[in-house]
Amino acid sequence: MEKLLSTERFTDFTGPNLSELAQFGKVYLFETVSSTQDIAKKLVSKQEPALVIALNQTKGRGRFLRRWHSVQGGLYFSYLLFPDFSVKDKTAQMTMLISLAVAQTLESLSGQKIDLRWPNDIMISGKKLGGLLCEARQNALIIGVGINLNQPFFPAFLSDATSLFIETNQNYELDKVLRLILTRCTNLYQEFNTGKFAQFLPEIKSRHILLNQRVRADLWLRRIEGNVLDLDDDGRLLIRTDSGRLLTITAGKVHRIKSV
Ligand code: BT5
Repeated sequence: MEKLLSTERFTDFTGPNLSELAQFGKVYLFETVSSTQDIAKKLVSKQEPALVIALNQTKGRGRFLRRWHSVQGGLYFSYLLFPDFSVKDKTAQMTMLISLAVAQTLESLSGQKIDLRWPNDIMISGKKLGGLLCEARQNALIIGVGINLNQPFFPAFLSDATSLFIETNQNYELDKVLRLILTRCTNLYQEFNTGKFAQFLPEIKSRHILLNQRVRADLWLRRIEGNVLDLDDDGRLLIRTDSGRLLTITAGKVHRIKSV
């Protein structure tokens, strides 16, 4: 049963940071939910910005219905927004914009370089620190973010995962990190609304670990191998395949592979 927590019981989200979160939307705090993303989806009909946060998720999910391991210590939230633009057209760009905001925030908090891996991974030292899942529903954008902050270890099947605690030997306050991320998201989002996505590309590219790398991409019904040439102005990945074709990829699973 999903239980909405009172702020007194929600020890990781108290005091000034919590009240400041209210500026971003109506706040829903849970100890354990199936998925913050699914709760946020149910709130679309209310047509008001909302922030759904949980300490644990039993069915946290990533893209292609993959699971997101969501034990206590991580930050899990879904931000429900109602942008003026057509949400379906800009979901990919918003994913990158929010990834950039997360990377900038975690970098200034930890002092460690934070990278991005197309299209939705937050990386540190070659390992996965977090992931984003942006979904469009009617006129709403549901931005799901999972960040490994204080977990001391991960199960063996997640050999690619790490947390900020593992990397820096420090603990992080979930509510403070969330407030800082949302403040930065709001700033970038305002710039995005008044400008062009391309203005963010130089910084996004500078953090991108797939650029100029050899990759294998699992696309709809086929697999290709090739070299990543660039990100285009809409944030799509340009790959020169081994057969010499130039492909523009909007979605898919892309892995770096070693050159032969
Ligand atoms: C993602 O998917 O990386 C997006 C994850 C989004 C999670 C947030 S949490 C709040 C909101 N509510 C939800 O239910 N979801 C969002 P994808 O690119 O498909 O990556 C999934 C893969 O990452 C899995 O198949 C695992 O290999 C790996 N993985 C799972 N849990 C992980 C973790 N905690 N840390 C690092 N890697 C993980």
